Amino acid sequence: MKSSVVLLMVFWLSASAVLAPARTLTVDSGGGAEFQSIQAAIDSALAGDVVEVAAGAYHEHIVMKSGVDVMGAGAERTTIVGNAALGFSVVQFDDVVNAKLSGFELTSDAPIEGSNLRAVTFVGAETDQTAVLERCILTGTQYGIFVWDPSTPTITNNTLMGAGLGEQGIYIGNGPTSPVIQNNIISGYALGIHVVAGDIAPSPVIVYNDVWNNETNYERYPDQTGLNGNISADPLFVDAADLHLQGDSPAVDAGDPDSPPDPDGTRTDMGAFPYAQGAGALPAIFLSLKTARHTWSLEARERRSKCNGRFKRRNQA
Ligand SMILES: [Ca+2]
Repeated sequence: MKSSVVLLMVFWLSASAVLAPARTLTVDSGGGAEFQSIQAAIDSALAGDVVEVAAGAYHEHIVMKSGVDVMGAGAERTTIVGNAALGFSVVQFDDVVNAKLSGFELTSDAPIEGSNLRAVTFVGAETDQTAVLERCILTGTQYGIFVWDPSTPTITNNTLMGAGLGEQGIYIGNGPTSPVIQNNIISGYALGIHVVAGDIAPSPVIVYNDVWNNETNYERYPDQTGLNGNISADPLFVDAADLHLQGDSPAVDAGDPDSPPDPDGTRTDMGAFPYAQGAGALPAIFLSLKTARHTWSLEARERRSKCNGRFKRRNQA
């Protein structure tokens, strides 16, 4: 009798291990969640689990795990603040598959120049297109994304802002490296996309990006402007500190038409933040003032329960 009960217990335990449902592990640096650090949640996660990170600043470096998505509350709300003292990359995908990092700002609290710090590194033969970086803002690090031999990740709908201090937006190392680089805005670096053709040339898929205002947009690679949906034009951010798009941005509705549509139902925009169009969405022109030389207009829109606007000046025809 006793042995049959033990046998039943063993069967039940192994069955529940196999059938364990995917969990959502919550992280909040301010407390009130299961974990206070993102890495602690990742370390506890099993394949299929999702780590959900509340708004706030997280001073740590992240090592991703296969099968575990890590979701921020949006790139304007959840920030991972790296520092070269913590290692060479704020986020690392190393032999990682089926894992997505989405909805974060990735930055640093250390001086950019000389830090040698990367925001994201992909490496490892296992790292394929199911290793995904999406809807993130990368700024304040000397290098944006390193794709090392061998790895073939997907980099989609991110905004990389070098702000004139960054060295490289995306570095694609010696092959075999064939990242998919899609729907991103890459601006303000010495080199926008740098492809290093070593003994095995990389074969990146570069489609529907705005690579603009880097000292060199494409280094050691043919200029992709005008090819495969890629453009090179001022994305018209709201301002240097707010990387949302304005309504007349050339990045609006300019992403890959085969990508999932934006929340407003329109074709996907380039960059991390889609611009909301439609009846309920501003901009609305509140004020228009004509002088002898110029027309001034105040355009405003609702965002995060606030109405933000800016003046625009147009020369008289
Ligand atoms: Ca759109």
